[in-house]
Amino acid sequence: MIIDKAEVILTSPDRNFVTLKITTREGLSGLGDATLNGREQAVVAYLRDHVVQLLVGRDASRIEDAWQFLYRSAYWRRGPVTMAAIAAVDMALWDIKAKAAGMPVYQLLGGASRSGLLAYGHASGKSSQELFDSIRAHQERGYRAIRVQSGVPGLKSIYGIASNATFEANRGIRYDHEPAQRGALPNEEDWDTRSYLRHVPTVFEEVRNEFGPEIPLLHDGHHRMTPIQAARLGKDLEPYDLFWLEDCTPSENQEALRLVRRHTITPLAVGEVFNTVWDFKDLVRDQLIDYVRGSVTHMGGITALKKTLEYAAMYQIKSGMHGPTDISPVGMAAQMHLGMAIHNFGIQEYMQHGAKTDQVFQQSFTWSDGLLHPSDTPGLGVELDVDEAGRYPYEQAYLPFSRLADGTVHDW
Ligand code: GCO
Ligand code: MG
Repeated sequence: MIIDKAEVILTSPDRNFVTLKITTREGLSGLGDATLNGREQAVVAYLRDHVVQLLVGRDASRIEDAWQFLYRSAYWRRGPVTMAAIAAVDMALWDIKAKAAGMPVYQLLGGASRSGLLAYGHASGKSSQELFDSIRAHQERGYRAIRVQSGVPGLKSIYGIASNATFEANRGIRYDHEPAQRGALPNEEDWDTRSYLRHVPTVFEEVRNEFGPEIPLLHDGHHRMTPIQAARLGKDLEPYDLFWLEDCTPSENQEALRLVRRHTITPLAVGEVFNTVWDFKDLVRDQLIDYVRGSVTHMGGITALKKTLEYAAMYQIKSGMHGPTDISPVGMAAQMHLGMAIHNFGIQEYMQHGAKTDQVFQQSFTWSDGLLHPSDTPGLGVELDVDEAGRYPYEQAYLPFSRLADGTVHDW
C-alpha cells in the first residue's frame, strides 16, 4: 500500500475544517482531521508545504513509523500546529488500514470494550428559564449527560452562552459559541470572576432542584480562574455532585491543580489545549486530574492519544475527549473508535454539527439513547464529498476574547 497522493482540503460549510485525504496506488483513500479553530491556515500550510511531499511513496501501512518520522524528523517538536498535522496523517492511515482489512477502526484497536459511548451536550442560558429550556431540548434530543453554562448577572456576553437566534436556527441545540466569528475581527466579551464565583453555585442548585440528582452535570471554567478561586468554586459545587469541573485554571500552569486538588473533591478535567503525552505526564502521575480532555485531532492522532489514555488508565484516570464542533466529523469518528476500544473510557463531548457539514462529510455513526457508536463501516466510517466541500470556501474566523471592566485582557 504505497501512498500515491495526499491532498489538503479546507472547507467552511458551517465553519472551517481542515481535512487531509491520503490515497494509495491501489485507490484506497483515508481521511484525517487537522482543524485548529481560528488558526486553520497555519495547519494547511504545515501540511501542504512540509508534509505532503514526505508522504508520497511511503508505505501507508506503517502507521507508527510515519508518526515517529513526522514527530522526530521535524526536530521542532510538539505545539498545536505540528500535532494537528501529524494527527491528520495518523487518522488517515488508520482509515486506510481498516478499509484494507474490511473492519471498523475500533476492531483494529482491540475491539469493543462497551456497547456505546455516553456523550454530553452543551446546555446554556442567560437566565434560569433559558437554561432549563436548553437542558430540556438536549434531553429531548437524547442526551443523558449535560454541560451547564449560564449567564452571569452584570456581564453582557461570556463564553459558553449561545444566542437565541442560533438556538432556533440549529434544531433546538445551541452551539454557535463554538465557531469563531466569521468574516470579522475577534469579538470582545466581558468578564468578572467575583460575580461568576457567586453566581455559578446558585445555578447548579436550581438545576439540581429542577432536574434531580441522577443526571450527570458538567461545567467548563474555560481557564478563567486563579488556583485559589478554582479551589473555592470546586468546594462550593460539591453539594451538586458534578461529573466534572473542566479547565478551572489556565492549563499551562500544571502546579495550580495541586492547590485546587488539596481543597476539593469535585472531579477535574483538563487538557483540551494540550497536544502530547508530555503535557499530561505529571498531572497523571500525581493524580491531579480525573479526566483527560485531549482530542485525537489535537493530540497527534489515534496512535498518540491511545498511549496517553493507557498511561492514564494505570491511575484510574478516564477519557473525556474534547468534542466541540471544532473537531470535524472525521476527528469525531476517530475518537469514537478509540473510545470504543480503550478500557478507561469516561465520557465523550458531542456537539452536533450543522446541516451543511453533514452534507460535506457523509458519516455513519449512530446516536441513540444517549450513546454514540462509530458504526461497523470499514475504516473511520466518514467520506468527504469533495465537490460539496468546494462549494464552501474558507472564511476568516477568530475566537472571541475577554476583557475585565478596567480593560485588562483576560482568558476567554
Ligand atoms: C469545550 C471547549 C470549547 C472551546 C473551543 C475553542 O469544552 O468544548 O472549551 O468550547 O472553546 O474548542 O475552539
Ligand atoms: Mg472546554
